[in-house]
Formats: sequence, C-alpha cells, structure tokens
Amino acid sequence: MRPSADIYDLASLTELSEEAIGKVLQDRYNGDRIYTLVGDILVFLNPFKPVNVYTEKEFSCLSRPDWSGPVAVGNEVGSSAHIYTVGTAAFNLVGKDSTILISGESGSGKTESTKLLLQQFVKMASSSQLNRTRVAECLLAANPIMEAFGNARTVMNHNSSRFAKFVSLGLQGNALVSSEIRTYMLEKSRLLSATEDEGNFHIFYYMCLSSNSFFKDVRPLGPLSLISNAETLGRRYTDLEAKATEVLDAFDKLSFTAQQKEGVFQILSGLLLLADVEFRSEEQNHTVCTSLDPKSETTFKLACKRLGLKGKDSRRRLLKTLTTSKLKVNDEDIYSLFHEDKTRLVLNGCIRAIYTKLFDWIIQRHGRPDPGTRVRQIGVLDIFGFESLAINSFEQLCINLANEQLQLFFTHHVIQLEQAEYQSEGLSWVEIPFEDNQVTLNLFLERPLGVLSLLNEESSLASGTDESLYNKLMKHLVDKPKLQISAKNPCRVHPVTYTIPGMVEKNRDKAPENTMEVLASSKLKLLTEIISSHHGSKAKAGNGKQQASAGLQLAVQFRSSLDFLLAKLRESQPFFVRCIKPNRDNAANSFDQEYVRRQIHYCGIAEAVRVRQAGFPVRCTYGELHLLCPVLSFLYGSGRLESDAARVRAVCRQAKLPAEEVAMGKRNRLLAKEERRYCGRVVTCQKVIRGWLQRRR
Ligand code: AOV
Ligand code: MG
Repeated sequence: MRPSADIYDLASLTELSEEAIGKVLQDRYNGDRIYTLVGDILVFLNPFKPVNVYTEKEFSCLSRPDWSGPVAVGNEVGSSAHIYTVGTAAFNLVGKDSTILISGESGSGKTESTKLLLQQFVKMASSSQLNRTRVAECLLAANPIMEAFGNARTVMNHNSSRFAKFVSLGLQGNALVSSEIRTYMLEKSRLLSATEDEGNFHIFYYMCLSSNSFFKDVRPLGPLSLISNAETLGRRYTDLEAKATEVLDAFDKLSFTAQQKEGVFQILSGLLLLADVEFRSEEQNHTVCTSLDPKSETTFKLACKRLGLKGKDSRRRLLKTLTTSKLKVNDEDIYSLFHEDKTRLVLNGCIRAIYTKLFDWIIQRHGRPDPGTRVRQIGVLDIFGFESLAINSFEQLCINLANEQLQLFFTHHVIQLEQAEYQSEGLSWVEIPFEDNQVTLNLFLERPLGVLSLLNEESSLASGTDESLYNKLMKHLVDKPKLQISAKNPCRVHPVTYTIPGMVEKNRDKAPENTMEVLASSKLKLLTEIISSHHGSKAKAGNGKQQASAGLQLAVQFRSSLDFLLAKLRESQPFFVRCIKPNRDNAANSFDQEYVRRQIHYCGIAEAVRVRQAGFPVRCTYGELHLLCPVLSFLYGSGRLESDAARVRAVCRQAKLPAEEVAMGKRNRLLAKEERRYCGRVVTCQKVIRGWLQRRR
C-alpha cells in the first residue's frame, strides 16, 4: 500500500472519514508536504516555518502555460499539489474570468497565499512582457502598505488582516494591463481598543518605534494611549525597521508625492495626539458644560497643528463641535451641551472616520485602470478568517457572516451543482449528504426578521438602543434553531456567542458631521482631500442606489459588498483554496488532530472528497473529442456513421468502457474521471479512450 504521506490527492483515498482525511494530512504535514489536492480544490496546511517549495524550480515547472501533469513539489516527486498549480489554472483559463477564493480560520495562511499568487501572476505576466510593467510594480508595492495600515497583531495571528480585499487583475493575452483592489470592512473599532494582546494597526508602531529619520519630526513623543501597549507589544515586532522602510519605499514606488507622503504621517500623528486629549465636565447653573482639561492644552494645540488647523480660531471651532451640538430649528441655531463622555464619543468617531478615509484613499491610489478594451480578469479574494473569541461583537458578526456566505458558495458550487449536473446527465448517482449552512445564513440575512435587518432597524431609530435590540431579537427570533438569546449569553448563533452591548452604536457608525466639517477646512491639503473624497471603497462596494446615500449603517454597506462579491463569484470560474491551521499556537511541527478535524468538518472537505471521488469532472462533447482523437477518425472514418455522437458512442460501447470510470451523458458528452488534473479535458478523454482501445486489442 502507498504510504499515506504520498497521497497528494485526497480524491484517491479509499477511506473517506474526517479522521482518515486528518490522518493523511498529518502524515503529509510531518513530511513538510503542506499542499494536498481534493480533485481541483487545494488544501493548504500552514507550516508556520519556511518550507522550501517556492523556488525557481517549482515556479518554472508549475507556471508554464503548457504544463500538463504532476512534477515535483519540494521533495515530493510526482505531485502537482501547490498554490502555483491553482494560479496557473486561473491564469491560463480562457473565455471566462477566474476567481480564486481563499478561506480558513484566522492565521491559517490566506494572506500569505494571496501574496504568493500575486507574485506568481506578476512573474508569469512579465515573462511574456520582457519588462515588468508599471501595473505589476504598483501591485507589488500596494501590499506592504495595505498590511501596515490594515493588519494588526491579534491573539490568533501576529499579522492579522483586519479588512477583506478583492484584488482583480486584467490580462490581455498574458500581459498584465490593469489591477484594482477593493477593500471592505476595515475594523476601525480596533483603533481605540488596543489591549496588551490586541495591537493597533502596525503602522502606528512602525511610525513611533522605528529609528528611521523620516519619522523623526512627525511622530509625537511620550506615551500615547492608542499604542499604550507599545512597550510590551512593540518588542514582539522583530522586523520593525525593515517593515517601516519597506512601507516608506512603497509610497515612493506608488508615486505618492513627498507632500502626500508627509501628509499621511501628519494625519496619523494628529490622530495619535487627538486620542490623548482629555476633557472635563462641570455643572454650571444646572447645565453641564464640557471643556478642555488644562493639562491637555499643549497636546490639543499640537494635534490641531498636525491636522492643519492653524490659529486660535480654528482650534476654538473644533473644540466647539466636540463639546456641543448644533441643530437648526426654524432657521435658528440651537446648541446643546455635551457631557465629557459624549465628547469622547464624538472625538473617537472622528478618529475612526479619518483613519478609514485615509486607508481608503491610499488603497485607491494604487489602482491601475484597465485600458478600456476587453480584458480577462483574475480575482483573488482574501477575507478575514472566522473568529470565535472570548468576546465577540459586531465585527465578529460581520467577519463570520462573510465566512458563512463563502462557505455556502463553496458547498453550492462543489457539491450541489455537481450533483445536479450528474443527475441531469442521467448518470446513476447516489446523493452525497452535506451540511448546509443556509439555516444559519437565513438567521442573519432574512428580511425583515433576520439579525442584520433587526439590527439595522434599531440603529436607524433615534430611540434604538442595545436593550431594544435585545427585546426585538427575543420577540422575533427566540424560537429559531441554532440561535439562543439570553440575558446571560446575549446572542448565540451556532457556534459563536455574540455580545449585544455596543452593537447598535457600532452599526450606526456615525462620523460626527460638524467636526468633520471643521476638519475639512484644514490647511493640510491631504486631509481636506480625503474628507471630501467620495471614492472610498465603501461607496464603490454597493450598487448605485446605495452609493448615493452617505452615512449608511455599516451592516447595510457590508451586505451590499457581500452581494457584489457573490455576483462576481457567480459570473466567473471559481478556484478554491482551503487553508488549515494545524494548531492554535501558531507553532511549527505541531499537529492538533481534533483542531484540524474540526476545520476539515467546517470547510466541507470530507464532502468535497466524496463528490470529487464519485464524480466525473472531465467533460467533453463528442464533437470535440472526435475532432481531436485520431484513433476515432481512423476507426470510424467519415461517412460510416452519421454523427460524431454516434461514432463516439459506438467506440465507447465497443471498448466496453468501465462505467465507474467513464460515462456517456445524455447531453452528448463524455464524462470521465479526472486523470491529469488541470490539463486539457479533451486530452484526458482522448487518453482514456485510447488506453482502453489499446487494452482491448
Ligand atoms: P490569515 O490571513 O489566514 O489570517 P496569514 O496569511 O497572515 O493568515 O498567515 C499567518 C502566519 O502563518 C504568517 O504570518 C506566517 O507566519 C505563517 N504562514 C502562512 N503561510 C505560510 C507559508 N506558506 N509558509 C510558511 N509560513 C506561513 V487573518 O488575516 O488573521 O484571517 O484575519
Ligand atoms: Mg489575512
């Protein structure tokens, strides 16, 4: 029997339980064989250590357009299980756009896989273009910036993506002609909630801890509340200097002007300072009045200076919007005074809004539009992985919902559609049961009584609070399967518990308009530009109707982004990469069987193995086959039988093709077991038939 570590395609397994699959993966993992196929689906086991499988050898063997079968990956001869194999298949697909969908828990290796794919595409394109193009250069330079501004250290991953991205490349022939990056749902709440374990976005540490002279004049001195964990967490950045330099270089490569580059860090500096400003409330004549704490005067002044608000007058105007609200009633301005808590909320809202706008603006700058003529698109989707933390809030709700939605797409595509296809071809087929998460998704998405709709409803009411949301959930959803709502365990959607406090406000996500208006009058050109920019990824994400209205609730924006992504996926050919984390500690050489088995279960890998094994993924029409198969033409030269279909049918009948390996479908197609994955379907069918004909002689 073949040692199980040699089984590079799980579709060839004889035992199909989750345990058996786990065992094979473990044996492969122990031999540093980090990639395994399930038919055309790639499973990646994160090694958490460098593994020598991304050399020129793998690239050149696996990235050729005419590549047609197993080669050697690392020390494994005769395998084709590799991320490059998926990349090549997507790159070489003609007649249809392709999308590579990468999924897995937080820390399982999605972002690293995305980077490998993008590097591969750039390399494949440039080998046909001689020179690396500007498009390729910008694409590669965008990555360090995206990670610096959008990734952070979390308990699950020291470089966790706190946003989702969809990178789409335009190809003309093999030349890379355009690239676009859309980002979704940056976890802006992280800005103001860093703890000992959960870091703020990397860029703040680069800026404040690096010795690079660029930051010398712009960074604030002393302890800063946004990175109060800098002392402990900062030490864990082993490559901080190199990363900081890489980001600064990337700004240059992306042709940011010196002024813009400086502006970016002026703004960050301003935000760091603003967060440190303290206020105090006093009661005067039965009204509460909030003002700047005298200790914070210097900080406030410096924050304003960094943000381009020069002079006493603009400082006064900013302070006023932070401590009072203005309402127009009958053409008259009515002011109401804030308590310091409210002032803090307004200030925090403003910090979050500016950072998000800055992030969107930077990402937008990378874009290289396609030249107008029809280009072939390859998309790569890298989202934030599934999270179940000690406390799960609005952010986890959205993250997990996106993951559930993509899981459904996977099940639908790999299992349901495939089964339906065999049935319509009239093949005898035993239905393979699979776990459907539609029920869970409906709980979230149903209108008008799903969790998101109810959340949106509460957030749009001025009187909406977390309590009223809780009551609504209790009223409408308490009897639903897979959902438990209780005062103690606020809202448990199988298998994660979400806490309700904070949800309504987080979903409202109101940027304080009056404050933003004052900031828009800044002398810092970049700040006015990003505030007035309507080209943020938010606006682009949805459909036309939703673009128009600003200040949409986050969940609404999120939902339209998801719809956009699903539409993209449906109209393209999807390729799936399932990333698996071998242990919770991000450690090398450690394989937690139960933890992996759980992921195999949630990813639907076992079902996919069963379908791929029982299925006939190679399909070609009799016409195509006849045209390309000289044996057929020789045996059944023209005229003897009236149609291609009749000829092929006759061959198949005579050849007594084994029904478990090849089948004649109702719709004039021959369906065969996959022999050489990713290589041409006609070639495979031809080979199969020729083999049988030879054996018969
Ligand atoms: P994620 O994208 O799936 O998590 P990453 O791609 O950031 O996970 O990977 C996490 C860590 O795993 C990396 O920082 C590396 O240390 C290690 N790693 C990933 N891929 C490889 C590889 N091919 N070879 C060696 N080590 C690897 V999250 O963004 O948290 O969901 O939101
Ligand atoms: Mg990531």
